[in-house]
Amino acid sequence: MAHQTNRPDPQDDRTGKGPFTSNQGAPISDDFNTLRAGSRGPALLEDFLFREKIFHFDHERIPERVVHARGAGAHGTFRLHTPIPELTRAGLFTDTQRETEVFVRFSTVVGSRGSTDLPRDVRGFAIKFYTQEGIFDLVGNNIPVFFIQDAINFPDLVHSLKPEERSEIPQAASAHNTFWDFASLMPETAHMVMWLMSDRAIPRSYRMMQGFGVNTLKLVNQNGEGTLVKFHLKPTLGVHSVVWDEAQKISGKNPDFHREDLWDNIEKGNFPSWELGVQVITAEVEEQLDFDVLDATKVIPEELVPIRFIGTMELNRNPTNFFSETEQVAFHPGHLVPGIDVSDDPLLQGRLFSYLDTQLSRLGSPNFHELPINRPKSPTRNFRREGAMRHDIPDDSGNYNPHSDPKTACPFLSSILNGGQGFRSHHQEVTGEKLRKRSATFSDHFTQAAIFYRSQTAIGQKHIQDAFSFELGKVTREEVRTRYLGILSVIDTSLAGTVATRLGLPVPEGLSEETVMTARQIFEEYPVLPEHDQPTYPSLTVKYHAPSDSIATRRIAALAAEGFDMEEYLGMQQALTSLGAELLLLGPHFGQLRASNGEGLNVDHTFLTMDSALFDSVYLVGGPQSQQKVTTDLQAKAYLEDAYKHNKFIAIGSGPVQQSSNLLGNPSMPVDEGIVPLVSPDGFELFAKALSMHRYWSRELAATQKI
Ligand code: HDE
Repeated sequence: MAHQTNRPDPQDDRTGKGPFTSNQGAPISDDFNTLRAGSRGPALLEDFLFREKIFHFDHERIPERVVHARGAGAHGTFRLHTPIPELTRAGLFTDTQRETEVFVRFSTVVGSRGSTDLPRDVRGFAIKFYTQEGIFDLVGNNIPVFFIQDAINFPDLVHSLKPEERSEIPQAASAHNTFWDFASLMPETAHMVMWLMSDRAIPRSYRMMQGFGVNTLKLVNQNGEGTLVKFHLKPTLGVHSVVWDEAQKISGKNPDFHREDLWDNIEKGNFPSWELGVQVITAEVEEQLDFDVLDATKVIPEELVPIRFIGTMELNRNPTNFFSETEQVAFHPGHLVPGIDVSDDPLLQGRLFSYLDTQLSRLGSPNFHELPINRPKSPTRNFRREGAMRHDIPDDSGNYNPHSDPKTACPFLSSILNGGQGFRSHHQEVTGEKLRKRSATFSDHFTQAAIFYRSQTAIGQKHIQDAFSFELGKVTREEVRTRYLGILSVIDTSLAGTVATRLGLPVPEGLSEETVMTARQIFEEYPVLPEHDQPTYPSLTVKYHAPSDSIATRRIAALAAEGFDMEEYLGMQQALTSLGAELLLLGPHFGQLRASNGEGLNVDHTFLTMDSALFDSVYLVGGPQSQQKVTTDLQAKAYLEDAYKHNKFIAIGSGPVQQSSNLLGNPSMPVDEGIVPLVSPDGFELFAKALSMHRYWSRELAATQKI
């Protein structure tokens, strides 16, 4: 018995939050031992505490989202600076005195909940605005167009993108037979596939992505007048991407790269922000555009309709609990407030059914709106009653509308008396036959795909060529590769030629018979426009949205070993941190690293625990002894080789490496302007300036020309 008296008492609560309890609130004195018949005997069925614990554990999982399963979220605020009462009566967009709380969830689309952050994929960008008039969800993506035009094709698109049915391979990747089979048979996907093959699909950070509402929405003003709009979000840090080889490495070295980046920066007070704006599509504008604004496979370039920026969104608080908030948050394009309405976009119309429906499978109850993350900040009063897991306890007797119970005024009647400020659908005349038919105005699938490709910079085009060659290279069915080359041949013959050469196939003459046959099931007439002169729009490139004047929050790896140049290192640290960047010291071991002057510094990471791909740039710290050790350590050397390959700027501190005309003596890595020798007095500033350009793309272009 004596040893038992020495046990700590679980009731001895030092947290100040109360004792450890069961789900029923009863204090528990032992959470380590099952109730047994004798200390070596069998467990007893009566152990209700054991059963409660295991029962709850057995049911911890809820179904993951059927798409956008993997994500990360954050809380923040939206502040309006330029009201637009002429367009909408939504208080959110008219009252500059308000600060509206938001919760944002970023996501990948294809991978399952535990997959990597860095596949080639579209990113979800969903915002919940907790306005004074209820919840408005803007459920968008980081790419302004979508794969398909009609929601009825969504299950087929998603089946083709997800891992293949028999083997459940590959995870979180479009580079496989079924996706390219679908895409090659559905030419309406051509424009979006072009964006998917571009650098937009491998962002550097959630904080560095544009957001787009994609579907055309409608704003409705006080007079009931409706105007079509597209929503946009532009990141303050600019748009930046990683390169494909880097993305693949990040997926292995740190699959939580984007999550962690968002989390850590919010913790450090580097609050990411975006400017929110609208493109206003008046009837005159609509008339001038040569595509249909209800077709979600089309983008309206900013050059044609400029964005009117109206407010700033900032993310400034991490979730308290991932499951309760990020996992249980329920978005729905039908969560609208007075002054914001939908358009007739057939993709959006289908989404209006799907998002509510999916909450029932995921969250298990029509009362999902009562979960703290989904609960409006404004009061709710209606007669939706009961259902699984109801939290609300209505205390009035009127559960029908209208009612005349004198104790509880009927909210419906009182709101009418108050002048009818509630949501009213925009009055719109609708006529037409009941039919299954797509408008002929949706039938041009290639013009915007061609415009997108031709608008890209040389490096942007090269990355698209590489991406097609990689993805189609993973397709094992040759007829699928050929069929897709047929689509590329219509978009751009030089692109088709480059990819075909890499695949070792001839360029087909136009679309395959099967592709045309599918299109003909949708359109009576299918005009395949031949290659012709098109305008180009810089706003479709990443470069246009990447201001080159800031290195805030960039992470630089300083590679050092015993004998490094302390003075130089500290100078670099001072130069970079004063501009908001972060310099981390990497060495061969944890603990102190001794400098040539005898002083020591603690390393932040070892060469082993990190990787070049996890940094924006690499700095080989000065000091002959240190440089000699770093450049002969295979693990450390790989940082420099990868940084070179990924077009990163590299700083070389004082020492023998500065003298060489090839990096690491390797003739395939000639020293170029992306390699910055730290020569005083302005070496640090030159390096910081170089970093603000993000990458030294000329290196990759020069290497290509040599091939
Ligand atoms: Fe979604 N989509 N979607 N989608 N979507 C879902 O809803 C759907 C589409 C988007 O972080 C699901 O709660 C259909 C376009 C985001 O929780 C589901 C169609 C755009 C998110 C669904 C589309 C999106 C979703 C799965 C074709 C860009 C994640 C889980 C008509 C504007 C939101 C869920 C979050 C999630 C259906 C097309 C964006 C099944 C039927 C276009 C950002 O309801």
